[in-house]
Amino acid sequence: MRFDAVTLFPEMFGLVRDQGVTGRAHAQGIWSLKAWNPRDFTYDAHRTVDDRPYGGGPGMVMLAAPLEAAVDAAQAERAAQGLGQAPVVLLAPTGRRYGQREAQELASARQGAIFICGRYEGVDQRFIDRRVTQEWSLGDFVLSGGEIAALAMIDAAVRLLPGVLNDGDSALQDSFNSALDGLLDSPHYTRPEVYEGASVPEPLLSGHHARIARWRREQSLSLTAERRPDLIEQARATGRLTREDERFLASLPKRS
Ligand code: 9WO
Repeated sequence: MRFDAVTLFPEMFGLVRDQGVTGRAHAQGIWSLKAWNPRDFTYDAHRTVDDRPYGGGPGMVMLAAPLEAAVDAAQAERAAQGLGQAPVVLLAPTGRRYGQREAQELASARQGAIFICGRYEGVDQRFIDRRVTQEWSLGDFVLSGGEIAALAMIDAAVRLLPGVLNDGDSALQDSFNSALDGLLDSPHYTRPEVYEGASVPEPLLSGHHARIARWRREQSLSLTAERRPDLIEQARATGRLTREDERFLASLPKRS
């Protein structure tokens, strides 16, 4: 899987490329990332990448030409490696909401993606019209640049690639993944058995697989009912709650 990022801050991508499980997978060649600096595609003495907005107003706007040249260089390198053209993704609050489903789609997209990380007040619309094929958002907030959004999206996708998580099937057990039927994950405990007077819940110490599984399921159900009742509705509507689940949910105190 290959990703490209067009960014004025290429060093930021070391965070996901070099650290943790995503870093290990990168070192193993499971995925790659190349950052392209639009400043390297400028041809004036000051290597200008931005200018003042037409119509006035605060801040600066990223020039179309260096962004377009960087995207074209990334696509050309892909073509030279026998890869097809990749989707060109702009990170912006106006985009389609990126969630676990989109992370899975990205992880199984054969061509990976080219992420456009804007800075300043935004990027010239003509670049978006000419090159961007998708806009994605992480939520309703404004960042100082698209990089951190791209890093989050890449991290969420890379950990789903085959061979990245080699500890059995922990991606399958995440909140939002299918083994939990779209419910939130249950709490986790490790040693010591008593920490500052607080014990590990007894079922986890029982050694009874079925009791442990039932306790975890009930924790998932009550946590999800409290924090994300919408996910309970979704699980119910898609037939992922058993009669035992429904009996447990009915036994919970009414929400305040
Ligand atoms: C921002 C914007 C806001 C309204 C309408 C169009 C827009 N385009 C952009 C844009 O391209 N912004 C660039 C990236 C430059 C300014 C900082 N940027 C940014 C991306 N801020 N916040 C995000 C972002 C990305 C994904 N999820 C949440 C926020």
